[in-house]
Amino acid sequence: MNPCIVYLAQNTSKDLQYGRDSRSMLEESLDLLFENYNDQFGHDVLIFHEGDFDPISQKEIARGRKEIKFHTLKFELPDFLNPSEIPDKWDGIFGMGYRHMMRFYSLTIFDFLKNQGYDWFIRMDDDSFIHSKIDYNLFEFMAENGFEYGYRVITKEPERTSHGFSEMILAYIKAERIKPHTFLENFDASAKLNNEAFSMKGKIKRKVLSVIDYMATKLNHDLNNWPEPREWNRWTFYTNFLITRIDFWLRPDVQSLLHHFDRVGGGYKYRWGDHILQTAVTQIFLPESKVYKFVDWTYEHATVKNGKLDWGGIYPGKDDEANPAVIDFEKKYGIRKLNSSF
Ligand SMILES: Nc1nc2c(ncn2[C@@H]2O[C@H](COP(=O)(O)OP(=O)(O)OP(=O)(O)O)[C@@H](O)[C@H]2O)c(=O)[nH]1
Ligand SMILES: [Mg+2]
Repeated sequence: MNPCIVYLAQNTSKDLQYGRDSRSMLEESLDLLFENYNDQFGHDVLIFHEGDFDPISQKEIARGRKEIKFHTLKFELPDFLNPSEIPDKWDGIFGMGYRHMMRFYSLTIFDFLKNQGYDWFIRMDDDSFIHSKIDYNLFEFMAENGFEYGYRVITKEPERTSHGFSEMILAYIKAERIKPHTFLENFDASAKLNNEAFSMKGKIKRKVLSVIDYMATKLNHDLNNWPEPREWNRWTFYTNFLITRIDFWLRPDVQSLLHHFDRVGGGYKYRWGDHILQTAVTQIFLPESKVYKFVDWTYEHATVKNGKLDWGGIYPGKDDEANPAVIDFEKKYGIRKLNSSF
């Protein structure tokens, strides 16, 4: 195996998007990563950046940890998109850099890492923090169990930043005659009926629910009985931590969908994120048995606005509720998590 851990980073104490101290967060994230995991396993840690880490900063960040390697990237709008259709800031908030970041994790990263000779990777962000000791090799664990994609947390994506996405994916898999593994189970085709059934009582209720379940399963898996496109539940992998096998993403059928998504330009035009894409792709092309949810270590990824938790949070590992990071976080924000689950 030749795995690596990747970051995309910014050498600034006030990033353009959120005004956060990205540089300090990166240093803290790396310290926790090495202390709790990488001191033991010594995987390469690749830090991608846009040229803003000069040799001195690189040395300061690496602090002698020879696994840390910097790579410069040049972000550009792809040629096939018409720049006049792309807002400088989506919704007045999400700048070009942020949307280049989403494209990087939706498409470009897989070829890049493959060409560098890597076969697996973990993604970390500068605001991703591993708070408990992980004493087994995460990559070997994945490979030995036949998993291809792993995550720690799921988040409920707002409608506004996924508007039209599920319909686009449905149109694509329908036209391509792809039979998805579990993606369609995330549509509430029977939500209305379910609601009605829940107001019923006892035996009748159970009977109606079981018929609905049976019908939903049958419809969702029969290409000749395509379900009515209803509401997507928008539960998605929170991709600020992920672990995956690179060759999965290079499969021809997966690449076709990644490139289709890229050509639509939804990242730049509609702020469709890499996480909604990665969720759909894994649920279409991988059986559930190849997707793994980690629950055994404490993880933090929180978006804080004006001192208040706005998104994400801290996710205690099983049996790690007393982790000081969890207690501190709760003290600080009065809550552990928002719009997400583990
Ligand atoms: N080089 C570079 N890196 C970026 C840019 N925008 C974001 N990143 C990095 O990409 C990673 C993800 O960005 P975040 O701002 O954390 O994105 P996010 O997780 O969707 O947003 P939050 O949920 O609010 O944290 C972080 O490590 C950022 O530093 C950019 O314009 N340039
Ligand atoms: Mg983040």
